[in-house]
Amino acid sequence: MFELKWLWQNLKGDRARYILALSLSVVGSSLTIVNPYIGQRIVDTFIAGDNAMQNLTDERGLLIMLCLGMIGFSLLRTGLAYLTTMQYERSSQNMLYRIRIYLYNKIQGQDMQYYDHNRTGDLMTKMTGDLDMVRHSMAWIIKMIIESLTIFIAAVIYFFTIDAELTLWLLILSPPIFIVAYIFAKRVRPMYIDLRERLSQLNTTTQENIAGNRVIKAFAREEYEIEKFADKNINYSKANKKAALVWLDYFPFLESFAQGFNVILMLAGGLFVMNGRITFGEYAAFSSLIWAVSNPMRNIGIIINDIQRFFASLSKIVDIYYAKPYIVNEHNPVEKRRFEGRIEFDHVSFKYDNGKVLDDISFKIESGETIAIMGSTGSGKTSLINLIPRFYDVSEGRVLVDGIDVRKLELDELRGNIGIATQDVLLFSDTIDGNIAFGDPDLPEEDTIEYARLAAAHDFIIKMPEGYDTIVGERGVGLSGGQKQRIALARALAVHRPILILDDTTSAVDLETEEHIQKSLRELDYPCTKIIIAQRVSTTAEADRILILDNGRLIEEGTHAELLAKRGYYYDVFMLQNEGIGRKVTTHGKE
Ligand code: TTP
Ligand code: MG
Repeated sequence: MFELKWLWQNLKGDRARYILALSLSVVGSSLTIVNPYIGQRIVDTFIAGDNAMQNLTDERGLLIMLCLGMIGFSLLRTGLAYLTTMQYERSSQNMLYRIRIYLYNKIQGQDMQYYDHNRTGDLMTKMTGDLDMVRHSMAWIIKMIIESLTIFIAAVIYFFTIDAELTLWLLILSPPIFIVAYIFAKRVRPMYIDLRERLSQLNTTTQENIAGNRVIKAFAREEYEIEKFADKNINYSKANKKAALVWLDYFPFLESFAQGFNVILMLAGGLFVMNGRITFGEYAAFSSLIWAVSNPMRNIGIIINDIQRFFASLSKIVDIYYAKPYIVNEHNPVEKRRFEGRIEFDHVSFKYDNGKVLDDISFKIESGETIAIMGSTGSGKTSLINLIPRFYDVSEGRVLVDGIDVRKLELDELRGNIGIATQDVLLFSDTIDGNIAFGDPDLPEEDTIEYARLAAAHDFIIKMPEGYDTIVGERGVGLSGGQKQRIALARALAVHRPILILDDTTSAVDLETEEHIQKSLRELDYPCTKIIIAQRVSTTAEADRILILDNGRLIEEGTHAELLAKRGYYYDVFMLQNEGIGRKVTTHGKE
């Protein structure tokens, strides 16, 4: 019920329209009893009544009126049905539109942790299939329920006015039908929840296969992946069939009960007519409206199925709706300052769900300094820099920027002061120009070119078919790993931020290009604190200071010369890279 309340809230702006649709549904379906009533009048007056022949000649006018009335009401009902459907469609589409925007914003506003825990395929299912199911339910299933119910009630009331006893005889079938329907609903509900889960798995597999297509091809694992997909597909299909077939267990009972209405009507109604308790016309009215009582009973299974699907989807959407990110922008109206770019880690520890990755790390970076971070793979370098823009929050200690705990800063302001080139380079399906200017869409063209030059990307860009207008990413021309890194670097430089973080950004470029990039970084035309994660001594050597991480701990800190003199981890790496003599690098720099 909480979910329905939620839907009601989201109908805001279209509530009046939706209530109008519901009311029109009620009015339109109540009118269903008018024609059988007119039919009853015609039969009793002109066909089967005592003075039928007499009336046929005397009251021709009335007969024509009644016939015209029938036609008129049929047209009216059609017109109403048209209007009703329009109102349902409009209000539910408007609601869907609003919820979609809200959910999209909500997903955008989530922190990294949310994405660690939610599969893309699942989120996509929620944003598409689930939302559509909810809209479909609002427009069609609720309409069907309301209309069936109204027709049922109207018919029963009408029946009562004709003959209460006969009506009660008919209604004797309702309680067993409701009991069967209730048992069915209880049994089928978990099946639809399961079905929904399998659909999400199917979508996740599809999405991963498409995204990871290159890797699959590289390992010639197509067949395995096709099998994996087929597996999920079969699972989903089986669950679908299972849920649909459950209905068949109950169908014979419900159908028999529904047929029972006709039988009772024939037996009891026939007797009543013979006894003169009801007229022929009244019997005809019963007979022409008996479907209004038996059909809802027949459809109860379909309705229950759809309602279960509706709730399974609705609860998934409500999940997104109420998901709260831990790391949020308070949106206090602050004036966006330009930071000096001082950074401090004060006894910082950090853990993901599965264990500690940073342990009691403390260091300070002054404004304008260039710091290199080195360490074996998995030592926590990326995790460490992720704490500065608050992609994650520390578990213990503090990260300070310009002397202020990042948790006390506005996210927009903090991130607006950081230019970052992440380790996994992601370019958008856009032009190269659009990708470089991603952080600043107003970037003049000459600046785009300038930053591409600094990132050693200009030369290869102009050789591309359409230069800066070449589309890259999913649909466009492919780029090499080093080329992507350089565009990502240009993108990070182009935003002019006082803090620049480069996570392994030159790992895939050749030494000559790297040298060019280093020179550019030294000569940047704006003041900037730089944190550069790198594996090559050629990159780290020129930094003001080098931090060495090992297994989440800061084990060495100093200049190139100091660390060489220390003869620890850094010295070993240096020897390995410069002399190639194969000194073994151990975690603590000892052989
Ligand atoms: P990273 O911080 O990613 O290690 P790194 O950047 O030093 O490694 P590389 O040189 O290969 O880029 O990971 C540190 C540990 O944290 C590692 O054991 C994996 C774990 N980890 C998670 O559990 N979840 C995450 O999202 C990330 C990024 C890392
Ligand atoms: Mg990393």
